Amino acid sequence: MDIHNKNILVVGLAKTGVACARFLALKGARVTVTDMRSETALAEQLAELAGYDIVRELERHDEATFLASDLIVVSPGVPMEMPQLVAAQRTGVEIISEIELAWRFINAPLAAITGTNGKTTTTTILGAIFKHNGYHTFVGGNIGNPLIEVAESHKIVDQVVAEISSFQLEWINSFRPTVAALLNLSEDHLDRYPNYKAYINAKLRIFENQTEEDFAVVNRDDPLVWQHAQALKASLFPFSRKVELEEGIFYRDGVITYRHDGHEECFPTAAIRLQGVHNLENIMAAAACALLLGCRPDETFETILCFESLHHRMEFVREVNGVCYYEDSKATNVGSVEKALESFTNITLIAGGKDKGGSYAPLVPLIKERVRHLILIGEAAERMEQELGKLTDTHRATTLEDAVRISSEITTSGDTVLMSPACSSFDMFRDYEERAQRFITAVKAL
Ligand code: UMA
Ligand code: ADP
Repeated sequence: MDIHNKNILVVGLAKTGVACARFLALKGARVTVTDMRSETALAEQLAELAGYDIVRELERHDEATFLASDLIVVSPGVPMEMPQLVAAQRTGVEIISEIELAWRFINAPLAAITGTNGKTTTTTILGAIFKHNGYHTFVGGNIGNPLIEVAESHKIVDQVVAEISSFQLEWINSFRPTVAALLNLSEDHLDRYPNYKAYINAKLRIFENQTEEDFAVVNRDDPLVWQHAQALKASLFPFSRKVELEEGIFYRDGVITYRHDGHEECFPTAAIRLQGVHNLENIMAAAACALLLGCRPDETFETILCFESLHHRMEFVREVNGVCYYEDSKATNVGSVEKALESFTNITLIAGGKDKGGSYAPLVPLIKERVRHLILIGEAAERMEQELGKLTDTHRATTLEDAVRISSEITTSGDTVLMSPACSSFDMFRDYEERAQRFITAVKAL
């Protein structure tokens, strides 16, 4: 891809924008960055670009700049319907996402992981497997470090593992993973998409440019995933906890079996540290990607055996007066909360935060069956109370600390307090990590 002397506009100046602008400037492009935030708000990002010859258009998006560009690179947080993008697209300006740009400069096999939940866990397991197999491995994408950094680094890379969100897939056109995994589908990000179908369609684009030489690792047990998998061009490689597969990877009676081209590998699961059936799915998906991309079975399974749960995903905090406190701050949608509720009984659930527009109805049976007390916080509290409040003893709390205090007063010894919000954190916290830390601090202070 020739970008020397091209006018390239980078839209959004957070992590992605900074990495793209730097990369493009070093490649000799004439780079402009634009962001709605002010110079003061962007001081940290601008400091990272000090010394680079880059034009800034801050606190505004000038349509003229969009129209005069040879190429526009869009950050994931920027919505597709932005009028300036729509105008540029209409006049034929090429618009791409950062992962599309990165893909054009990646010279190693690419394993890309998407799905509503489990992306970070699966991506991290897969990266660890590759490293244990001796590969120089880059792990990036939605997990936190932009994929373009792999092109920027000039290091030798044998394998690239990318966590991919629906936002990043919106502006791809040739992005083509050697192996792409779709872990599951449930409602999320309906504050960004007009409806659930639009969200699903964005996710499915991960397979769009694959051919039968590539693999699609798909959840055989998720009806929506399996339905959509039938139309894919890539070779299907399903994973299942429920059915035995001739080609694919499946779990039965304490053993994971991998079958590919008449070859079979078996891994007992009893000693695996990562708990929860959903993590069994993540493990199978990661193992499938690894083995399809040439990893050795022994090293693959050794990595899986040692892998511990990531922070803020159903993490045990402390026991106080016979009550166990768990924090699951990364559970930012209903699908992940379902898995958390399935893992415990007699629960005091602390939930709520920034509403993402989806339905809370899938939680109804589990709340009826397992939740003794429901404590609601944040902007979503009102709607959650309307949808779920009549099912169990329900309280409102003004802060997370208040919610922890109430939970300690009403939860009986032997029961579990679980913070699994079903919402994003941005109404009350910087991010899910800050929400987790505040919960941990409040629980430790009890
Ligand atoms: N902006 C404008 N105009 C607009 C909208 C936004 O100028 O109309 C600006 C904002 O002021 C901001 C920038 O554009 O400065 C947007 O940046 P960004 O939100 O894309 O932030 P990055 O730091 O680049 O982070 C992105 C991903 N963010 C989102 O998808 C929202 C990060 O995923 C990802 O880790 C990072 O790229 C590296 O690849 C975060 C995320 O929340 C963790 N992802 C969602 C999720 O996991 O649910 C999808
Ligand atoms: P993501 O990167 O897709 O947000 P994470 O691995 O960070 O996924 O996990 C986010 C939340 O989803 C946590 O609450 C976790 O317990 C839950 N989770 C992890 N894997 C799965 C899965 N396969 N299905 C449903 N929920 C999951």
